[in-house]
Amino acid sequence: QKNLHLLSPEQVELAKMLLEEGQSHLFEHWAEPGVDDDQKKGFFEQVARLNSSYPGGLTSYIKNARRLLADSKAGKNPYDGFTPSVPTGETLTFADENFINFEETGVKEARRAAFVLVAGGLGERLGYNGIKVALPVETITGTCFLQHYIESILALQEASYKLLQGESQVKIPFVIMTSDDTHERTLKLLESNSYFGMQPTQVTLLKQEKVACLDDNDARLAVDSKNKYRIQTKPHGHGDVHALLYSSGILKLWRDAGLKWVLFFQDTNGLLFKAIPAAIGVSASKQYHVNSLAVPRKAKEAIGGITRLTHADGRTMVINVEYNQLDPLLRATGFPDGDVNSETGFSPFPGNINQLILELDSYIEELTKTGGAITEFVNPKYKDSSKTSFKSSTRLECMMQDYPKTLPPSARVGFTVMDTWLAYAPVKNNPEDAAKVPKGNPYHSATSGEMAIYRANSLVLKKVGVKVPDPMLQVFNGQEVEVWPRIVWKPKWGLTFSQIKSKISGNSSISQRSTLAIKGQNIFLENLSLDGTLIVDAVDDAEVKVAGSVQNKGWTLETVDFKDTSEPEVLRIRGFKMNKIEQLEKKYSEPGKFSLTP
Ligand code: UGB
Repeated sequence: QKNLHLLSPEQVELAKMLLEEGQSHLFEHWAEPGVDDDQKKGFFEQVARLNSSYPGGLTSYIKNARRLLADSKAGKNPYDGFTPSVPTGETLTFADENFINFEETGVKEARRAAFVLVAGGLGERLGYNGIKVALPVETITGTCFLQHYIESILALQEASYKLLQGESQVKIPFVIMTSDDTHERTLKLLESNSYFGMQPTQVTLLKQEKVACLDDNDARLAVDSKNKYRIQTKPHGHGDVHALLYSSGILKLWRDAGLKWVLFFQDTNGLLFKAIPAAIGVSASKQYHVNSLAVPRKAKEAIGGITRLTHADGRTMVINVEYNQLDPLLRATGFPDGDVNSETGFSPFPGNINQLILELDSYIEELTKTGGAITEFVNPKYKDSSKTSFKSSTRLECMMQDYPKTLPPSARVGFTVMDTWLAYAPVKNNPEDAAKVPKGNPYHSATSGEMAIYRANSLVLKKVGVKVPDPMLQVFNGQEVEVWPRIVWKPKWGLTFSQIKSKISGNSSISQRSTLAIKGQNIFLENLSLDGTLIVDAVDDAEVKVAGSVQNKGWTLETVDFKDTSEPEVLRIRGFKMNKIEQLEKKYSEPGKFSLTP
């Protein structure tokens, strides 16, 4: 009351709302007027931000929190009344006719796509100090995830344009969701690298806000322990992306520009773009409103399963069910063995890799109803079984893959399963945790993430006829991985099977100890025999034929101990580095036709 004169009319409204919602404790420790006035203003600025960044404002947040906390206290299962079954979707095999056709459709459709990267998370599990999109995908060229993603989108844009000669050149929009933890560093990474070749106007950064923490089952907002004029906040989860896109107005701009598809992806999957063209093709051919990318999943593997849920009251949805919920749900609904492998050796429920393709019109229609709000959950850590108090404050959370939960049954929700080696190798776990992963399960570490790139590129080249030997097994940071020849190329060299095939002819071979980096667009391998290291770079209007035998001492993989602080962190987290002994390196900076024949 005594501080009311400090407030603007809007702030008075916010104060009233807080009092009505049972939040008077927030003001209990306020000083007399004239003391801490700036901090009090800061408090209301924060409340205004928390209010405007949540669909329905803080009142809705507090109400939702009370409801979810009551459900949690009562031990209510969100899947009560639902019976799981295997949904229908598309399963693709790399390089077969079906896959190639979907890729061609996907490349055509890409001119009507927009990409959204959720990159607000810091990746505490990885224990890396920087932002994850700045991590190298591989250490041959040191290309970081953000650069790789941008170059892949540009390659798709170019390929789409080439297939549709005559249509005006499109610029595929790219949104990055950041947070206070990642925003500045993401922007700086873009600005200091000229947006990695993308037009700055193509890129939009949308920053997600954190949400208020909750102290008890009455959803009393938590006061920050270091500053009594601040509410403690924590991340709300990647589900925020939907509300942010909606409130930014960008979706309608995209629709007006004739776009049709919105693709969501995560911060550290270096393989993803090998799966994207075909997956867009599936969305377009099947007219899916929602298409989730998935990989075969071993029963009980620690990734969510895509599941059809049918409620006793007739409701039905196709949705990701987290792995720790899927098995109990199956057991409770007439499948006494729970989540088990079928005769294929995999669970019948495909593994969600959280890359979604949404059809724009139906997406806008849905968000217009929900304001972008996504089904939330709360995960309080209770002090004891009475569930009356928490060990520490909690908050509501939401996940982007829960978007289909509110869709009407008429929505076409499907999925596309691709081989894991082609589509999924995230970098999430630190070396110590990765080394504890049970044998046969994926490490999802910087070590496995980089090795997965080499394996995928080797397998792709094998498919187009290059002779590539079997891998060696090696242990880095306590993780046994397959070591294939270290092969990388720029996305513009080959994003689809047909593009890659068009760059290779004759009988080529690459030995296991070899390293190959193709950095230009028009580099053609003809009867190449590589045993060592070869690096070729060329400007786009130079055409280079590489033929003959390249032999040198090459680059070896040297072990790096993750505890060795004399090595850079990016090398320590992968457990190896390239020892660059000898290489053949050629760069073509002028237009023209060239032949590299050692
Ligand atoms: N992210 C944000 O942008 N904002 C946030 O508030 C939080 C995260 P994690 P997680 O791929 O195997 C997801 O932490 O949450 C971004 C799926 O929920 O890497 O453990 C963050 O920057 C899960 O179902 O993953 O699990 C990153 O880009 C499963 O599919 C992305 O969100 C799992 O990913 C994911 O954040 C998986």
